Amino acid sequence: MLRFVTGNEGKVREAREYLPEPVERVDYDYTEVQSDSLTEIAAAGARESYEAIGDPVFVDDAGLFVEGLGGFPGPYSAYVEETLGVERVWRLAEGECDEPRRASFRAVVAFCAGADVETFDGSVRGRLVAPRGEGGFGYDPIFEHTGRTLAEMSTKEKNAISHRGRALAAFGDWLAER
Ligand code: ITT
Repeated sequence: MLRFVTGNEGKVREAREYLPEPVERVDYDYTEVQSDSLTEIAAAGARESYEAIGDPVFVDDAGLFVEGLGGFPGPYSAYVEETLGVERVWRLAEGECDEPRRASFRAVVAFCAGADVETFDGSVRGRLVAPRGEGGFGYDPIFEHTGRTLAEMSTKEKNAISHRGRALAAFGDWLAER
């Protein structure tokens, strides 16, 4: 059993589809440290969660990096989704960025089961487009990869190419070796 500390059901759905062991969601509101590094944020979250819960846990910190906006919203993606919303991020990119409006998604999975924290990262490149699709979550409707937005893909299809899919694959390989 793997314990995933997150408030985001979409992330849990993707982890369940990917990891070889059952995944249980744990609700614990760890401190998101102020940092430009997703790895630092995830590692600190995993350590704090492990200390609070007392069992091995993993967390996932992700962000959308828009090239023409200097990497914004990056590590602040959750705050920007809450305050501006995805539709306005698209409008900002539409007004400010030249075609093809390149962007990438990055995710870092951090696992803590004791003194050390292991981190696994993944990224995917794409472009920002006007919202399309009903699936996925967060910024998925405005992120296009090879002709489809992530919201137009099934969880399996998204995992096969996504930042989180890649990070989870590395985590899964590491678990299998352990
Ligand atoms: P946690 O409880 O796990 O922290 P969260 O949704 O706050 O959940 P993050 O801080 O990692 O997670 O999220 C960064 C933002 O990026 C947030 O607005 C997410 O909705 C969005 N996001 C993360 N992964 C995404 C994905 O695969 N597709 C689309 N949007 C994503």
